[in-house]
Amino acid sequence: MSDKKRTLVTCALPYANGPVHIGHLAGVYVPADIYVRYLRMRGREVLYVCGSDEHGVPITIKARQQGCSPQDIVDRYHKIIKESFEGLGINFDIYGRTSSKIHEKNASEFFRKLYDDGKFITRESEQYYDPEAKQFLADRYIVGTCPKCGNPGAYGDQCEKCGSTLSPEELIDPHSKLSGATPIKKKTTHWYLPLQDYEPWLREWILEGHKEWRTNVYGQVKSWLDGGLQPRAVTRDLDWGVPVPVEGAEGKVLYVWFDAPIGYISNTQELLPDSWEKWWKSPDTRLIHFIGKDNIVFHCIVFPAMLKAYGDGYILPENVPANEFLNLEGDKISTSRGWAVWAHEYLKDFPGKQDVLRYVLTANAPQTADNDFSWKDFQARNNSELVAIFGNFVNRAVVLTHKYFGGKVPPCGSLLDVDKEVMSEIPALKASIEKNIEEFKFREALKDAMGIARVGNKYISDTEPWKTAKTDMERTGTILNISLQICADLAIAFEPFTPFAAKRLREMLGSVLDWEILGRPQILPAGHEIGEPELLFAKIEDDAIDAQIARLQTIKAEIEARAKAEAARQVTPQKEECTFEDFEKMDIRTATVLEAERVPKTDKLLKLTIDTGIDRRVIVSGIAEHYTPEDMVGKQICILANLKPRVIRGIESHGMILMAKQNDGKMRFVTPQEAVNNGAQVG
Ligand code: B3M
Ligand code: ZN
Repeated sequence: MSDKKRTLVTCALPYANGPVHIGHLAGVYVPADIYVRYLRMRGREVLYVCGSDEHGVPITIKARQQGCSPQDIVDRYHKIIKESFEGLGINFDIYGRTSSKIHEKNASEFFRKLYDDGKFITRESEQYYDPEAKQFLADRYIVGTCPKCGNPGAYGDQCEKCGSTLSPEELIDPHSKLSGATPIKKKTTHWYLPLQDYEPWLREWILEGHKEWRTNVYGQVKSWLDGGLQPRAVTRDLDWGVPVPVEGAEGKVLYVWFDAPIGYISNTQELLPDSWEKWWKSPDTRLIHFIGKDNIVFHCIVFPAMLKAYGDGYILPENVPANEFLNLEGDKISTSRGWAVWAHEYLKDFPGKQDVLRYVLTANAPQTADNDFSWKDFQARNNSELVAIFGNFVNRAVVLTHKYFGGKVPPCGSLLDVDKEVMSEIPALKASIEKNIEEFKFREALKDAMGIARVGNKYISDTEPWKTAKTDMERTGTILNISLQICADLAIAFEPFTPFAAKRLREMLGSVLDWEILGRPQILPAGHEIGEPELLFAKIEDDAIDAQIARLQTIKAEIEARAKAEAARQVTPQKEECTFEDFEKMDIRTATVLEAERVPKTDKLLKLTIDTGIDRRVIVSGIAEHYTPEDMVGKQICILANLKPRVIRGIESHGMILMAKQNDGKMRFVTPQEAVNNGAQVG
């Protein structure tokens, strides 16, 4: 373990635009909590800091959607999020908020110092602007169709359906979320931190100095650095945030990613107004940032560059154990689409089962790659691991001790090989838990802890004290003595992972929480009285799981309905009025494709020979991106038969195929629902 004196653990500040969900928990808060609990058990001085991130565009969007102020939104979600963490046993030393006075002052002063020290540059740029709402538009405020997957509700910065990073330029049919107007570009001036100036220093600090960081983190940093850093805007045209504290910046606020990390410092200050500096400016402090992978660049490049620019002895993170993403039943979790399992709802639906969620999210932690949460897996892990192994073992040991020894720890007699073997396995597992947690490998550490329960469960099954009790009480006592020691080990080893069950187990055994004694012989002395047996974990029945799955199905249906409505909203407006006579002029008929071939040296054109019922003719059609020649042969289609012939690529084309163009740009030919004779007139 590091020999530095103290550890400052920060967790990404969740946006107060929605409740926290299992993706947040698995990626950031559960691993951080394991780490903090572990360090505290090892007697380390730790400060555990988090809070709500209450600025940024998503909050203003939510407020607009709900017809209330951004402050109403953050007040509501700050409370929900704070209570969810408490409910799950994630007890920060402080859970602050970035709308606090102290933070506003801090962030403002931080900016001002960099400004005064000449650390910023200004730049004029063209930004999207809503001419109807008369406002600059953040990328999030621009929606349109995703060019990659056709999702009609993609944002100007990202498509939440396929996960692509986008820019507003790439969207098909972009429109403003505020008014629906098509955005125009308008000039504006902003302050930028010239990140490129910090590149050599960042290379040295991270690429040379922190090769031990997780490969996903190190790799992302490297690719940002190799790609060449650019000046980054630290201000925005927005009316929600910390006002830019310089003249000529009316209507501008600090960019949320400039103020939010300063929030870590503000929250520390709020808790420890007199001694916060030792946590942020002492070389004796190690700083660890727990975050999700989408926050890597901000915590490894932008915030460190800000601190470096500021000077004044701020320390830099010693490690940034960022996780990948957790999916839900195979789909990307999304707050805005509502595809999530929310922490506060979980706590309501599964009272007293905080540990189960903590356990499952750790066992499935998306540490090195994205991972999936499914309700069936949740049930299986509870029933066949927590209940069948951990709970079952403890229950057998405690019940049998009551049955045969009146609830007193029996003395340990002479040891057989099987006893010595099991006793030697625990210290090895303990060492492995330590190593894994210290290397931020929480999933592996949990496996080790569970390994202790497996060892115990197997031991008691193999030695069968209920059988030896018929003939040899001394042997039975030895087996139960050893089993109870393992129970006490579990009550220590599981404290970081399932703190509620670990505490109940300690109360049941009358044992203490002290990491150092884990694995030592006779931590519960003979004659020590234990409490009544109590089930640590209960089976989760199918109906509870089915209810959750049904809830998700409803959400999925709602998401799809919204997508359809959004797609419908985006259909091309109706054309100008035409007369019946205009329509009558068009001779639309059914026809069948007889032959089809690509027009050489073109990507888009097919040459089709068709039977129109009146004749055989050739039509050249621009559908090769949508259909292959094989697709077309034999298909019945509709054509405009009396279109004036045109020569296309040297081929005379006699008519036009009727096609429907979807919102995603895909074309589909129009075909009668049932086969009709060729030449049937459509009208
Ligand atoms: N609120 C982003 C997020 O939840 C952000 C973290 C800020 S940490 C300083 O992804
Ligand atoms: Zn997409």
